[in-house]
Amino acid sequence: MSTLETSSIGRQQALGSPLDRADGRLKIQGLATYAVEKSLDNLAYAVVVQSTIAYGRITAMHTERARQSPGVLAVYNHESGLTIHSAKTFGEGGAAAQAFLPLQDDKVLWNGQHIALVVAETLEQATEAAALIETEYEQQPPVVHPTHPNAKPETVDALTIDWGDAIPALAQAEVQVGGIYTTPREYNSPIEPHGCIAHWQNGSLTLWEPSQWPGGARQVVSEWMAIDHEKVRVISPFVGGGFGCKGGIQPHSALACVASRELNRPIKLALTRPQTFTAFGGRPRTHQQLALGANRDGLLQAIVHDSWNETALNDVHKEPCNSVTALMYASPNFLSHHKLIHLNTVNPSWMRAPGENPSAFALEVAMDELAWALKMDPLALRLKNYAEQDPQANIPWSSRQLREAYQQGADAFGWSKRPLEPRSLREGRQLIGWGMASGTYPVRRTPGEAQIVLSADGSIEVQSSGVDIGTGTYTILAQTAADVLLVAPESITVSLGDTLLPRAPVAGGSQLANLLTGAVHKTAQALRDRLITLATATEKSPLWQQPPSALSLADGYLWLSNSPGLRISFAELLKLSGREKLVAHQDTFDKTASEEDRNKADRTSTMMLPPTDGGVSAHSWSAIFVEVAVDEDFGTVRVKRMVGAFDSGRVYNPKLAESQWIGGMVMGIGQALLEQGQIDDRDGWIANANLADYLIAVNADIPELTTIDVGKPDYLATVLGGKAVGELGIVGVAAAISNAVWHATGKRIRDLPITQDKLL
Ligand code: MCN
Ligand code: MOS
Repeated sequence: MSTLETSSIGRQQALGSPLDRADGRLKIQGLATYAVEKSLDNLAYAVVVQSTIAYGRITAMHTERARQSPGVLAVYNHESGLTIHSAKTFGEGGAAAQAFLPLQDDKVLWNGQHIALVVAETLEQATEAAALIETEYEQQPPVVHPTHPNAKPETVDALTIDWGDAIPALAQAEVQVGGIYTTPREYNSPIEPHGCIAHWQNGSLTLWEPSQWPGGARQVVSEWMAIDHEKVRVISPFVGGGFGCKGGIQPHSALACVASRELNRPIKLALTRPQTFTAFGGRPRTHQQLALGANRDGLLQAIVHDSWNETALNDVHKEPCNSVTALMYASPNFLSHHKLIHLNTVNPSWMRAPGENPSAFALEVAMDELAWALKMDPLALRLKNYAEQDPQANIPWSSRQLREAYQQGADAFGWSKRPLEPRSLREGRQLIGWGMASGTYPVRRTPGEAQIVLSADGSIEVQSSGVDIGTGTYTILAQTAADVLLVAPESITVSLGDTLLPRAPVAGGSQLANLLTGAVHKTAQALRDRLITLATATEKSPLWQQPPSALSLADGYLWLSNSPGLRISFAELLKLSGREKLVAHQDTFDKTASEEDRNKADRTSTMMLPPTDGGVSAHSWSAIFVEVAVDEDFGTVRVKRMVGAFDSGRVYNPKLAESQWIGGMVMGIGQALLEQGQIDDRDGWIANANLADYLIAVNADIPELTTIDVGKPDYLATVLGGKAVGELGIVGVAAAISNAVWHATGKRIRDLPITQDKLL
C-alpha cells in the first residue's frame, strides 16, 4: 500500500529515534512494582536456611526452638515430605537454571545449599526463628578448587572445534605466543536480589517472580509442582536487572510455591544479599591455555586452545571459551577442546556474554602479545588477520562492520599516536598505557508472538509476555507499533511480563529486541490493514466504499489521501462499527509451525536458531580502546577513558542502545579490575558474599566512556535489521584494559582481576 507509506514522509520515524525510556518516570517515582512489592492480604514470610558445609549429609536438624518461636507457621526440611518434581534444565533444553531440588533428601553438595525453610507471620519472626535452627552433619572432604587432585576435567565433545592441522602448524610457525588465561568466579549482582511471591489458590498458582523469561518460569513451575501448565501464571512486569541470573528460574522459588500450597497462604520469599551468592551461581571460574602461531609478517597460522570451566557436582553449566577464538580471525588451522570440572559448588549460571566474555579475554590479550612479539601495532595485526568470512562455518557474514569499528574507534581515540614500546607514556608517577581489543556476540533468534489491542476510546496496547529487564523493551515496542500505525509512540501502552500475554522467548542471548520488534511490526501491519478494511466496509464511515489503497493513517485517524477532509478517528470507527475493540495477533513463526512449536519457543530453548542459520553467519562486532593510568608506587589502576565502536546492525533506539553498550563497558571495568568471588578452598565458604566485599564498579571507577555506532541495517540477520546489543558491550573490555596495563607497565596480566598485588 504505497499511499500509506507516502503518508509517513516528512514524519520522523519512531524506530531509530533516541526516545526516553517509557518506564523511566514510573521507576524514578517508585511506581514500578517489583515482584516482592506486590501487596496481598494474609501474606506470610519465608526465610531460607542454608548449609554451612560443602559436602556430606544432614544427620540431625534441631527445629523445635524455631517452631516455638513467635509467629512461626511452619518449619520445613528434608524430613517434611514436601515433594518438588524435577524440571528440565537449560542443558536439557528446558528453563530451570539448576537441576537441584531443595529439601528432597539429606545430601549436601555445596556450602550455602538450601536445607530448610521457615515461614512466619512477619519477616522478622521468620528471620529470628531461622537463626534458632541447629544442624548436625556427617562431612565428606569436599572438592572445591578446580586444581584439587580429585577434580577431574571431562571433555565436552560437542564443544571440540577442529580444522586444518593445528598442532604441527603451531610448531612450525615462525612466531609463537600464548599462556594461561584465567577468570575468577564472578557474580551477576543485580540491584534487585531474587525474591518472589507465590500464591496458591484452588489448585492454581500465581507467581510474582523477577524473571528474564516468564514463559520458561511458568513451564518449570508446572513441572516442579506437577500441575497443568494452564494452572500457572507468572508475573514479571519489572526486573531490577538480572544479567543472566534471572534467565532460568532458581530453586528457592520452588520452596515458595510448595509452602504456599501447604499453608494455603501467599508466601513471600526474598533471598538475602549473601544468599544470592550461594543460592545460584555467577560466571564459573574459567581457565584457558591458548597458543597462537604466526608468520613473521603477522599472518596467523594456527590457534591451539584448551579450556575448562567449573560446574556443580551433579549439574552442568557450560561456559564455551572457544566461541570467539574460533570466529574472530582467519586462521587456517584451529584446534580447541573445552572441559568441565565438577566441584562442590552451586551450579554456575549465565552472566553477561557467557562464553564470549572469557573467550575474548584470552584471545584478545594473546593477540596483543603476538603484536608485541612481531613489533607490530596491535590494530594493524588485527586488520592483517581480518576474517572476510566465518572461518569455522566457511560461510559469509550477514554483515561485519568491524573494519569500520576499528577505524572509527581508533580515530576517536587517537590510536595512531600510540608508541609501540611499553612504559613510554607517563604523567608524573602515573604510568599511562593504551590498549585495544575486539569483541563480538552472536545473533540468536527464537520466534515469538505479539498482540495489539485497539480499544473503543482509541487507545492502543501492545502486549507480550516478554520482559524489559532494564533494557528498553517497553520503549522500542511502542516505537515499532507507532511507526506502522503512525501515531506518537508516547500514546501507545505496552504491557509485558505476564504469561497471560502472548508467548515470547527469554530476554537472554541478546535476542529479545530483534524478536519482539519483528513480531510487533507484523502485528501492527495486520491491525492497520484491518482498520482500513473496517473503514471502507462500515456504512456510516465517511470512507465507506473507498478503495483501500487510497487511505492513509495519521495520529489516530484514517483519511482519504487526496482529500484529507474525509477522515475518521480510530475511536469513532470502532463506535460506528459497533465494536468494543479490534485485536490483531501475529507472530514470526514459519507458516508450518505447529502449536507445539509455538509452545516450545515460549517454554524451552529448543527453537533458538544458531547464528549460522540461513547460510550466513550473523554476529554483532565491536572494537574497544582504553587508556589507563597505573600508579608506579601503589599499582592502582584507573581507567582514564574508553571508546567503544559497535556494530549491532540497525539500532532501534540509539539512546537505549548506547546505555546498553555503556552498561557492558562499566561491567567490563568491574570484571577487569575488581570482581572476584573469594571461595575458601577448604570448605567452599564464600568469604565476600556481599556487596561491601565483592567489589563491582561504582561511579568513581568510571571515566568518560564514548560509544560509536558503526552498524547498518542487516536484513539477513533479522527482520527489522537489528543485531545483538545487550551483551556485546562487555565483550573484549577486560582484554583491552589488560593490554593497556601492559602498555603502561610492561607487565602482562593474564589472570583477572588486575589487582594491585599482581602489578607490584
Ligand atoms: N536495542 C537497540 N537496537 C537493537 C537491539 C537492541 O536499540 N538492534 C536496545 C533496545 O533498547 C533493547 C536493548 O538494546 O531493549 C537490549 O536488546 P537485546 O540486545 O535484544 O537484549 P535483550 O532484550 O534480549 O536483553 C537481554 C540482554 C542480556 S542477555 C543481558 S545478560 C543483559 C542485557 O540484556 N542484562 C541486563 N542488558 C541488561 N541491561 C540491564 N539494565 N539489566 C540487565 O539485567
Ligand atoms: Mo544474558 S547472560 O544471555 O541473560
